[in-house]
Amino acid sequence: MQLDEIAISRTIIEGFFRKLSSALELDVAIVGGGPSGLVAGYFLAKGGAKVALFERKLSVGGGMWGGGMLFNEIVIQEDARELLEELDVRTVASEAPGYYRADSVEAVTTIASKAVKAGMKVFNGISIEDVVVREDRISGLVINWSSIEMTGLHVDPLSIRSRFVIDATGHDTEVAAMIEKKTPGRLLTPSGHLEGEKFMAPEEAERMTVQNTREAYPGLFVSGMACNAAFGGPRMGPIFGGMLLSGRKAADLILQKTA
Ligand code: 48F
Repeated sequence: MQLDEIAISRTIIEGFFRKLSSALELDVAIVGGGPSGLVAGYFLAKGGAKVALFERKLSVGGGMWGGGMLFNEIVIQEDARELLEELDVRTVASEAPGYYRADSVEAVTTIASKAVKAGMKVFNGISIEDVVVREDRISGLVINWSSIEMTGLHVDPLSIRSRFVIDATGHDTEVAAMIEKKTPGRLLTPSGHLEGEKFMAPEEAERMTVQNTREAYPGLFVSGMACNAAFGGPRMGPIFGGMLLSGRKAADLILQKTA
């Protein structure tokens, strides 16, 4: 068969626009493809929700690829090991009792693959630049190519609608920050504002990440590091159990509401 460049282009365009059109109205839109966003997406898709994840970078995985200081191993504690094994990621017991490690590349690729195969659509290279709010509830996202964002070209975005949104953007808690910027003091945090991330304290941070996984604005849930940035809590460094458990909790909370 003679390969034809136009047939190649047509195949890509048809496939992508079918995928994008199907994501214009969602049950759940996840912003950020780090560990918590990927795990949330897996459990939401498995639970029957129509879910898509938008990631600014070309690759999903966020801060998981680099382990700690680019040593590409992640550490998890006992209560998250079962979850990682359920996701088909192999863990190895450390010499330090109660600590386990996993290869960070295996973790990213396996969790992402499980989520996509469960039905989550991924849009990489797309950034959320704003939110749609109707009657004091988040109802969608304003999206644009990351390359437009990076070049600063003046190009208007497009919008998608979603019943729920997860802010899984990590330390910068970007979605909640967009709401705070336009309507200061309306977040469901103790002060109504972003409480902010505190100094490194792994034990407390891991516990609080899961505890802080909740609705931060009507329709908007936070997961992963964004939880402590929104509700106030320390950072934990390269231990990932809290991220994974937070992703699962965000999915469970939303599935309860959509059931
Ligand atoms: O930071 P990130 O990995 O999020 P996470 O799930 O995990 C945090 C850990 O990696 C680590 C840690 C715990 O051990 O402290 O930092 O909370 O991934 C966040 C992803 O969101 C993307 C960003 O590129 C990254 O891949 N992102 C951030 N803002 C936007 C976005 C945006 N506005 N639009 C699209 N993607």
